[in-house]
Amino acid sequence: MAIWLHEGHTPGYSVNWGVTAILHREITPFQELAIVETTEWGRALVLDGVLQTTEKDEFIYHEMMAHVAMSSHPDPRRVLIVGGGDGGVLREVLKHPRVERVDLVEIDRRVVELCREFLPAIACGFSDARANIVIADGLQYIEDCRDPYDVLIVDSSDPVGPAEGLFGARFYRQAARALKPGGMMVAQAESPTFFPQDFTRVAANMRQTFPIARIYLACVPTYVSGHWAFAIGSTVHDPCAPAATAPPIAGLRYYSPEVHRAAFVLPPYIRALLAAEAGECGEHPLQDGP
Ligand code: AG3
Repeated sequence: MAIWLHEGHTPGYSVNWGVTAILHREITPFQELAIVETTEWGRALVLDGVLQTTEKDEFIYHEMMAHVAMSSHPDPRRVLIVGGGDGGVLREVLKHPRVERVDLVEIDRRVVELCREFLPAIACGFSDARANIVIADGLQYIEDCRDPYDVLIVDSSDPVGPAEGLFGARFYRQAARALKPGGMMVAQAESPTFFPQDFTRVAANMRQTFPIARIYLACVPTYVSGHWAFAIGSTVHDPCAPAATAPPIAGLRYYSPEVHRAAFVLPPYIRALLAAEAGECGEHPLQDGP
């Protein structure tokens, strides 16, 4: 024991993770990448000093990124994941029996290669015949996209560094074009308590892009504040409950149809954040509640 990984979040708040071994560390063309063995959370992927996923609680984030949209879309066959180079969202999406093809677009080849090597339980979906991995910039990929998708999932890091473009209005305009009629898009929307501006920015992008836009929440213990938001936009189907056609998925540990519905119930302070942001734009806030 005795190495401490210092994760700074705001000028007045940081988290220290006990680390027993640094399994790999390098500077890629895009970011500093480390894979560490933590004392309590299993192995973890760390990008630019921010913990992205741990073996112990990754299921929460990955199940909630994948199954809310996959279960509320009535017939999800073609799926695009932007980011998500650790493979966790991919693994979950592939559990849906209707899925025919998943394109995963990751900007940093080394994230995929090293997660396959050091985090095989998370990265197992990469060897599935339905998975197609593209190493490219997500923004460019989506601008060039000519073959639209049923579901688009944006599993990005924070809006500094390589993921910055994925938080911009331009990306959202292109994303809407890359969806089939009936399509849905979900994006991780940061911590409403620690990063309210990033959170409301994602919410605003979703609201300004889709006729139906909602926020849902999950408890991700290893992300700052533990209180994590997701934004979902939909062209036709309301994502606040599973579709009647949603197949039961065995073996999930956080997502369930009940959790799906409950995740859309927002505490008043989050509704107030959303209402204030929409009011500044002279618009109605997102739909809330189930
Ligand atoms: N994607 C979201 C990580 C955000 C963490 N941010 C933070 N703790 N400030 C992670 C990728 C997992 N597949």
